Amino acid sequence: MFKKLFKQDENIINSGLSNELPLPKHIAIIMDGNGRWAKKRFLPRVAGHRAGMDVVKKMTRYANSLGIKVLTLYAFSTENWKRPNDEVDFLMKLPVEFFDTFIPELVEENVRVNVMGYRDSLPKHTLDSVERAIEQTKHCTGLVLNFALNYGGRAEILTAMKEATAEFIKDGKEIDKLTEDDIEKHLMSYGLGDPDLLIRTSGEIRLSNFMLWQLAYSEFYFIDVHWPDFSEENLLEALLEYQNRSRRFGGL
Ligand code: V0D
Repeated sequence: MFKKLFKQDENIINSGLSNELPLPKHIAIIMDGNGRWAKKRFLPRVAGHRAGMDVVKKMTRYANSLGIKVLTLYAFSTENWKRPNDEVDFLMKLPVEFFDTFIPELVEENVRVNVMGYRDSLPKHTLDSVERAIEQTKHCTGLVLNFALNYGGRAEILTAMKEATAEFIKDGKEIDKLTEDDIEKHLMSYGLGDPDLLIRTSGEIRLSNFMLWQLAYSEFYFIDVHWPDFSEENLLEALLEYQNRSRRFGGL
């Protein structure tokens, strides 16, 4: 008589979200404002990055509990190498710390780690942790926790174009026959689907070279809260707004 509710449906209803309206399958977040958060507290910038990592853990748990399929987080852009050396060094240790403190829980919670970005220029200790995280969670079938690490959107499109055309030339196909699908197959996010919702924290209202191709049809949500202060309530607010937009859109 009563339909059995899955834990995720229960969590959705308890949080005030509609279980009739769609939720985003794929959420992408530009985690901005760690440095500013630290500055406000007279702390070194790296304290903001570390506090930001705890929020990554919190949001991973929350997104997974709601049955979100993919959570993509912009952790390090190709531009971030221009920051002071000691800050870059600190950032590159975060995946190690993340791995050491969080992988058992991720495995337990069935979360699969994925990384998109240019891995070759990462320091060895960073790359090792990243690869171990991917390896140890590769059997997981719940949330995909996708880190954009040393990632740039234009570079990604350029690489995809080169690979797609090289393949066409090798197969003797006419370049004129290239389709969007041919390029998409070579994007680093291939198989994850496009983000339905993009969130950027800390008040900046731009894309900063993030997932340029994949965000073509996404809903954008900007919130003036520094990433270390971003909470479950803030994410819930974004999801309620997403459902509101989809209701208005559906009503047309
Ligand atoms: C700092 C706030 C997790 C934004 C979050 C190297 C900036 C904390 C990772 C991570 C960073 C990446 C890959 C992986 C496991 C963990 C991370 C960086 C920065 C840049 F496989 N947080 N995090 N990576 N921050």
